[in-house]
Amino acid sequence: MYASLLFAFGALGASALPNLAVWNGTSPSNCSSSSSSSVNDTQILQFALTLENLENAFYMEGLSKFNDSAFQSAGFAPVIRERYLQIMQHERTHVAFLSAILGNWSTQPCNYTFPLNTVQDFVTTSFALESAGQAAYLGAGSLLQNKSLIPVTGSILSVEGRQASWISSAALNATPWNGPFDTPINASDIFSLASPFITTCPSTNPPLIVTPLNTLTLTPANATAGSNVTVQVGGPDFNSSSIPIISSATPAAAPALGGNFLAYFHGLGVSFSPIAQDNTTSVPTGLQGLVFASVVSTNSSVPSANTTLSGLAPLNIGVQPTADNSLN
Ligand SMILES: *[C@@H]1O[C@H](CO)[C@@H](O)[C@H](O)[C@H]1NC(C)=O
Ligand SMILES: *[C@@H]1O[C@H](CO)[C@@H](O)[C@H](O)[C@H]1NC(C)=O
Ligand SMILES: *[C@@H]1O[C@H](CO)[C@@H](O)[C@H](O)[C@H]1NC(C)=O
Ligand SMILES: *[C@@H]1O[C@H](CO)[C@@H](O)[C@H](O)[C@H]1NC(C)=O
Ligand SMILES: *[C@@H]1O[C@H](CO)[C@@H](O)[C@H](O)[C@H]1NC(C)=O
Ligand SMILES: *[C@@H]1O[C@H](CO)[C@@H](O)[C@H](O)[C@H]1NC(C)=O
Ligand SMILES: *[C@@H]1O[C@H](CO)[C@@H](O)[C@H](O)[C@H]1NC(C)=O
Ligand SMILES: *[C@@H]1O[C@H](CO)[C@@H](O)[C@H](O)[C@H]1NC(C)=O
Ligand SMILES: *[C@@H]1O[C@H](CO)[C@@H](O)[C@H](O)[C@H]1NC(C)=O
Ligand SMILES: *[C@@H]1O[C@H](CO)[C@@H](O)[C@H](O)[C@H]1NC(C)=O
Ligand SMILES: *[C@@H]1O[C@H](CO)[C@@H](O)[C@H](O)[C@H]1NC(C)=O
Ligand SMILES: *[C@H]1O[C@@H](CO)[C@H](O)[C@@H](O)[C@@H]1NC(C)=O
Repeated sequence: MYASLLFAFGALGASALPNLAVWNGTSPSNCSSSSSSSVNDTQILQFALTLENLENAFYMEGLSKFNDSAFQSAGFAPVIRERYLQIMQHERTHVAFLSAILGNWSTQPCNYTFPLNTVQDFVTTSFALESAGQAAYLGAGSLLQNKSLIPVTGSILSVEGRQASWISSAALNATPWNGPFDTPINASDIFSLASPFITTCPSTNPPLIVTPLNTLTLTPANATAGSNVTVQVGGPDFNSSSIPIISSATPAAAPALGGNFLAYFHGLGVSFSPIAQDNTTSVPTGLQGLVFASVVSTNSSVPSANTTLSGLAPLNIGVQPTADNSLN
């Protein structure tokens, strides 16, 4: 897979310039010739539609729950909710568009549970969803067999990225971007970020190209280089009897964490930090913006199914406007 290949190169230079080595060490033709995919385009678009259905339901529920006054009472200017209404329209159109391509192979919406106690919950969750959507399209792109679909899914990918950027900068007053590179993430890892919001899906839905992973919680969910984060791993992120999937494999029970590593996927590379016996870890330098992390058993090879012990959790690392943002 493209993502793994890129991470493979990125991991070689673990500290100083891990990500530039990616581009110097390979060429686009090497990447595409080495990707042989076991999933077909229909399954990839069904996974994309699963995420779009979720986003569509999220904006419908959140914006019907919180009106103009609610946004203003929470300290947001009127333009914020107006722009969110436009995002809702985009997601509804993405659903209609992918459903038209898939026809009777379309995946139907599931039932969801969103954390929507406050407008702030809505805003922070919207940022996580858009960031995950963008990373999902980026991760799946190289698996597409029909090259004509690349600009089609790419046009959705860039809009998800712009939405994430607008939410981060205009609504959260934070950085509009992580740095020069965004991060491709595979379907199972993305689904570990989405599955907490999904309760049940129609049993008639086509099986998704994901496997369950152990849930990961990082506390706090924001950090700076050298700060301590507590790592907690729970059971499988979803039950395959509620969500149809291609393989019903369940992950091994939550491991003892001390001695393992937290892997941080950032830019086109990966960094690691050792987890201490008290389940804390010290966040390494070089991370910027919204980074996704998982627990892995080794820092000496690129994370793979063999070494992965959990799904993903987000970690937000603030980027000051004056910070050097030339690498991430
Ligand atoms: C990659 O190539 C650029 C441009 O030739 C060069 O400046 C940079 O040092 C190279 N990076 C690595 C890690 O080799
Ligand atoms: C990429 O392919 C070129 C030839 O097309 C080859 O010379 C080069 O070694 C390959 N690089 C990698 C990293 O496989
Ligand atoms: C894609 O793969 C699924 C699962 O193997 C299969 O049911 C479906 O027929 C395939 N679709 C196409 C268009 O190949
Ligand atoms: C907004 O919603 C609140 C309670 O949910 C309601 O009391 C208020 O009248 C609504 N305001 C407008 C302008 O619709
Ligand atoms: C969709 O319709 C085509 C043509 O009628 C049919 O061959 C195919 O089995 C249908 N697929 C599903 C998932 O119902
Ligand atoms: C590839 O995708 C394009 C755009 O959706 C479509 O028009 C074309 O028929 C597809 N080609 C194949 C071989 O499926
Ligand atoms: C979704 O929830 C409704 C109402 O509780 C229920 O009737 C329906 O069967 C659920 N759908 C799925 C796919 O679980
Ligand atoms: C995390 O965010 C909280 C609330 O904004 C802030 O007080 C705290 O300093 C941040 N922690 C780190 C490590 O950045
Ligand atoms: C982080 O935790 C370790 C123990 O796991 C402790 O030794 C260290 O002082 C802590 N660092 C900070 C910055 O709190
Ligand atoms: C560390 O995590 C493991 C596995 O999740 C758990 O059994 C253990 O109690 C935790 N240790 C501490 C000190 O919290
Ligand atoms: C994972 O483990 C299997 C079975 O031990 C092995 O065949 C495969 O090469 C391993 N994959 C990686 C990426 O290490
Ligand atoms: C994404 O897929 C899951 C399920 O196969 C693996 O467990 C992960 O290791 C993989 N993640 C990466 C970064 O390759």
